Amino acid sequence: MFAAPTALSRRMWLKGAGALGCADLFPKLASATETEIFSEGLKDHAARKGLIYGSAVEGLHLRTNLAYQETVLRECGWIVPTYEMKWGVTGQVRGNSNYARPDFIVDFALRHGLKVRGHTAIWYLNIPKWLGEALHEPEKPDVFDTHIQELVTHYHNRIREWDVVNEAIDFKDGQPHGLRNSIFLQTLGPDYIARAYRVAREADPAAILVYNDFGVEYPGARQEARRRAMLEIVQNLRRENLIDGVGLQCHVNAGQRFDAAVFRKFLKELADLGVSILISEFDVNDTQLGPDIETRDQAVATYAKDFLDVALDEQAVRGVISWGISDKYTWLNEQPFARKDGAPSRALPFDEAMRRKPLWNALASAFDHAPQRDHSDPIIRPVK
Ligand code: 9MR
Repeated sequence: MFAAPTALSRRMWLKGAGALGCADLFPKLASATETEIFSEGLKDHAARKGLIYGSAVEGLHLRTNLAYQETVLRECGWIVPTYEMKWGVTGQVRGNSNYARPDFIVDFALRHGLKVRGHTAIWYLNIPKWLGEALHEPEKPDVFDTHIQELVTHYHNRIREWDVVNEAIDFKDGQPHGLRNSIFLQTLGPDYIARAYRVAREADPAAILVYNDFGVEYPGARQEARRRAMLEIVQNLRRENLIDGVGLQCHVNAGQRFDAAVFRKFLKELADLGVSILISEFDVNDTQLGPDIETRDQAVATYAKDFLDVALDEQAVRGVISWGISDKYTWLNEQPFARKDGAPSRALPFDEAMRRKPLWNALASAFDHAPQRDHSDPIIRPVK
């Protein structure tokens, strides 16, 4: 394994390797073209407009796949641990949290001048085995508060922004306000949401606190109900000054009808509540498209461009984080989400060999055509 090169030495190192004709020393780079290696990344296209671009990453791939690492460093201003920071990973042993895995990603980011989103303190999935029982214990141990307090404090001065609660809405569960019947709702009641933000706020008053959820981009009654539920959550948190931003995951589907007017209206409603908005887990599901790769890539790109043009048109939108950067590593190849024909998903801006795809162009072009932001810090919007 090569040591991770610094930003400056990386260029010289790559150049030197090519000049010496020893490309086979770096087999994983052989697929990327010179243009890809030396031209601007998506983060640069975004930054010109005061926007951000980044990706979810996995520590294992950063450690073992140099081409992946290079792509992340060239393209991303921000990274997000895909799963390493979740409670189920850090909290396997009760009372003895282990941050080694997320620390690796955070250290990597800071060494290379990238920013990190904290994802996520409270989610109904990927939780420790002992948690269900613990939350039901009669003496009501404060495992919930302690977890958030400890996590946010551990990353104090290193992580400026947190998805405090993730995916609290699910109308299927039949609970008031469309809340998901998670272990947290069952044991702590609906106030668990505000409680989580109170603890996070106290742990790091300077941190940007975000509510993150999916399924709010499309027309129709189901998503409309989710939009209302999300606005209610944000509004309640806003009243206590506990929230600064929302993350709209935007796992969009190229087979689904997008209604720009509906999405625009929702973005405006969120913006009017005074929160910033991030497209926080962008990818394009291609399961409903035919197998031909060229046609599929083009359709994915066109769909993404139409969607992102609308999203970035709203001033409150700070930018885009994609849920992965290369088709080599995407949750959309996991069951039951994968294509029925068994062909790998092509949901992300780089292919399996880390070559740019038409989706990369769509993202670059959406950034290029986005209106300039009127605030200098892409994180903080002035509160109305
Ligand atoms: O993509 C992530 C997958 O690799 C993990 O196994 C899973 C459980 O930790 O989480 C996935 O990420 C999810 C994210 O945290 C929240 N929104 C939906 C994402 C895709 O399922």
